[in-house]
Amino acid sequence: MKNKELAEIFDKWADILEFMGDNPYHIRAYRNAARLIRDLSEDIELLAKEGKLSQLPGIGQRLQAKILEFLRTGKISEFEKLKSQVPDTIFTLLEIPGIGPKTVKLLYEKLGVRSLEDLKRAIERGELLKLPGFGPKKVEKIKKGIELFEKSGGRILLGVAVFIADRIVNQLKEHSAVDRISVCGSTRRMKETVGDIDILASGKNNLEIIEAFVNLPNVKEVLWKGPKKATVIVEEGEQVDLRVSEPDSYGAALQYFTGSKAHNIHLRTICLKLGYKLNEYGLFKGEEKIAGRTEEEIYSALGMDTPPPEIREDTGEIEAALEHKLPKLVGYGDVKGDLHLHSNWSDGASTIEDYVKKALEFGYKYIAITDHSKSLRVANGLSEEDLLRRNYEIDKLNEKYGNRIRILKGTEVDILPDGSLDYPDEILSQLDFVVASIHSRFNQDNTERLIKAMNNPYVNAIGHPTGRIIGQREGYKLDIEKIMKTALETGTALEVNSYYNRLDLKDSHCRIAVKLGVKLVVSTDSHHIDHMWMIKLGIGTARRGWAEKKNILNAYSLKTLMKFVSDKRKKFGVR
Ligand code: DGT
Ligand code: CA
Ligand code: CA
Ligand code: ZN
Repeated sequence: MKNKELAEIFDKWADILEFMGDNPYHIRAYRNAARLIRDLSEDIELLAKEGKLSQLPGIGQRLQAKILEFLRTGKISEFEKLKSQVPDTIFTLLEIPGIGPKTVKLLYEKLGVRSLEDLKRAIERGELLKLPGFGPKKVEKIKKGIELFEKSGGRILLGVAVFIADRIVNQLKEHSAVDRISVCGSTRRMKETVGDIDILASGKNNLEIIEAFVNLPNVKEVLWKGPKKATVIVEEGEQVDLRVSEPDSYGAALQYFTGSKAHNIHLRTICLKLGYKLNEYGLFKGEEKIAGRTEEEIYSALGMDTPPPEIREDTGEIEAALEHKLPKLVGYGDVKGDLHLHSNWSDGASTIEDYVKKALEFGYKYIAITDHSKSLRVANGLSEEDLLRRNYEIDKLNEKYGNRIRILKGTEVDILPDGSLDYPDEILSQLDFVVASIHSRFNQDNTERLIKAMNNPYVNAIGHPTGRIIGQREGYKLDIEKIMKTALETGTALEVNSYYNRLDLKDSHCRIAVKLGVKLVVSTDSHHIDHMWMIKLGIGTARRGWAEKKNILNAYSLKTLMKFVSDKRKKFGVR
């Protein structure tokens, strides 16, 4: 699909126009087009072939012509011309969190800043403070942004890695030369960011497998091609390594290349104690190979159970595996419903019924529609009146779908600066499931604010509890232990927001929650049905936190979920 590439062009287009100071309507047209195309579930090329481009909202004739030109030639000449008029380093500057096109323009015109290095120098010399509208606070924010940008060091978000890796695995699985194929490395471990994507395959003909890989449609560049390994850059710009192994050492290779490095190093000391040698070809006793075909065979030969990849970080899993006390992690199919979805009643792009249909495909038993509350105007938050009208639509849909699925009336109610909520209790009490979240004042300690929200009898979960955006914004200050304790006492669940740039709570927080017995709720925060697949990112994160099925609120039946809600109300003496 060319959707993503095209969306990126339109986004860049908007950036350049903003940089050049074009009019806001013009800029918004490109931004909207980018967003629309990115969220589209259909292949844009297919839509074009069927002559359906004109049906896309906001895509006028001129944009249509540009899309067609791109599909025909891979380029848009007007864009190429425009791009050549601006220094291309501005795109790097734009990747720095907290820096938008307007700032870049100012930096460029007033200070001649063209690159990250220029910018750092200008900060050191105190030149930024001379710019209109720049105070110490703003400069501090930019410095923080640079720090975050450099810290991410080109690592990619797990969601992007999983998306690319799954696509490659699915394509190669179909190939006749491939018998076994698996993602490995940090992607298989579901780490929140990934350096490079690692894939392992085996089959009858190694050369054929390598050829199939480097010739995949989404491969942009082949960096290296050998008899057993190839490295490519895919169209998203990310690096993917493929290794092929002999079938009888596939398990050993899978174990080795899954890592983590720390897990493997610890495992090797256990091998040494037993007088064995372990490498990517197998487990050896002297010259004799005693295991290698599967991972289980290897771990079992070492007297261990097989730790799930997500917890192979040498943080106790090896000891637990030796004592046969590994946790039985929540499975990727265990979640029974998504409890954080935004419909087109607020700022979502899908209708409630779209969500219902998709949820049925996922095999869900329930979902909660959690539109934003009234104060969140940027997200088209619902007035109380609209919320009740939306609830009426949910009633109708529940009638229509009967016992196939239950649609819960929810909200993502804004937690106001003083910790009170954006709807009165009288409104909240008419809902089935309430998520409460912070969307403002990220620079302060928000512990008390969250605690106050959790003490509202109608709040069932705290959404994206720490507020971090991976690589862009660190979470606000929180006393996480205190938050967990309050969650436990009040009967409030903490969300594992699965949206690919959040993963909030993160893995280490999940582990604390699991230890304390705090319930987690794994939800996607989808704004379109095409975001719902991300649930697996949240489940992976919970698994990295050693979560079992019993720790996950939305792995329970609807009845138990509703009991969780009513128990809290009872505890607080309300209905
Ligand atoms: P990444 O790509 O930085 O997110 O992290 P990984 O874990 O995917 O690491 P990568 O791609 O460098 O290597 C893949 C796996 O190969 C790694 O998880 C474990 C294994 N590995 C790499 N280097 C070593 C090493 O020096 N010793 C051992 N025992 N294993 C290694
Ligand atoms: Ca890797
Ligand atoms: Ca690698
Ligand atoms: Zn949300």
